[in-house]
Amino acid sequence: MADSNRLIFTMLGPRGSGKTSMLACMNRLFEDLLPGSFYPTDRKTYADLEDAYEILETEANSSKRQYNVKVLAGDSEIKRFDFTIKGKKDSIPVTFYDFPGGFISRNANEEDYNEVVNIVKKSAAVIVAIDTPYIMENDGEYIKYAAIRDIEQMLKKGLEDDKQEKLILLVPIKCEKYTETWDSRQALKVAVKHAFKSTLLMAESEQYKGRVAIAMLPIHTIGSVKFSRFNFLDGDKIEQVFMKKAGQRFKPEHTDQPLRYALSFLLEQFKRKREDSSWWDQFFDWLMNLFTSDNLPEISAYVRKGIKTTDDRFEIICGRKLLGL
Ligand SMILES: Nc1nc2c(ncn2[C@@H]2O[C@H](COP(=O)(O)OP(=O)(O)OP(=O)(O)O)[C@@H](O)[C@H]2O)c(=O)[nH]1
Ligand SMILES: [Mg+2]
Repeated sequence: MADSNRLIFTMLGPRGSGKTSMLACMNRLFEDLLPGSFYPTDRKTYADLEDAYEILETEANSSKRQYNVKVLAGDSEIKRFDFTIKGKKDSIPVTFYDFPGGFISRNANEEDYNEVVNIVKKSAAVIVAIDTPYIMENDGEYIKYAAIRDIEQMLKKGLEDDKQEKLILLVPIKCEKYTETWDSRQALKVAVKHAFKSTLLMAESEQYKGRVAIAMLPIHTIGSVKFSRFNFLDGDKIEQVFMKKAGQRFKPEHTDQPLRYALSFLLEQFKRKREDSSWWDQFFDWLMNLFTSDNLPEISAYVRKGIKTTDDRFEIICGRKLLGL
């Protein structure tokens, strides 16, 4: 299969929002979600994500009461994580792109910025890491640090002139404090929808209606910590301080949900094979060959069985049909 038919996913979010951490947690889950079919293409990719996971775990389980939010490995270049999903007859090359958050900012170098635009354009699913404390604390007083306008601008450019279906997953990270009670979970949902109002309006517009699915999936990549306060530094900089929850150890939670939603979306597109001749067409023919009609329902059922749609923290905002749910 030509590399142009590679299945592409993109992590999107500002610096330090938790993209690499989320990917590191998801990396642990591929084997479970695609039993016997998941193969990391290069060991280095796999090892890098394993290292990132171990850093999270070590920091979370250390005896310090305070949890310091540090950017993992100080990412400064676009990274791609390549995997293969092996089926009965053929295999799917899959790539997750992970950007340094600075590449989507207004001050980014033009070349870096345009590269991100192109990758978002060719991605089937965009997984947005939302830096939740900036949206939630002090009624959104610090929301500018969550760089929502930059994310929305990138999503808009990535969807322009594009006929293919797309999945956008809004994933609040560092949200332990805001998912504890039913009330706080509702407040989180309202705040995220308010922050991404333009994107939601765009998805409902004539131009995109029916081909953009958006879901909100708050996840815990650490789980055992809780936002405590901001530290205000020189030059308008700000730092987040988290405290460990007494007696709790590293506990990623719901990190399988973005993956399950993304796979469910792909399987649904496959099932409803579209008329327009986007790259999907070739992809579907090829996927048909990979997952014979015998084992496709089995894979779909497996992926969907674990999807949480009734849990009050998750919400399919639009395009439920595209997800096959
Ligand atoms: N409390 C809490 N902290 C988290 C969570 N996920 C990530 N972090 C912390 O957030 C910091 C930044 O995470 P990264 O994954 O490096 O962020 P990034 O988006 O990849 O950053 P860049 O690569 O610089 O754009 C790390 O210190 C993580 O420990 C979470 O679910 N809860
Ligand atoms: Mg990163």
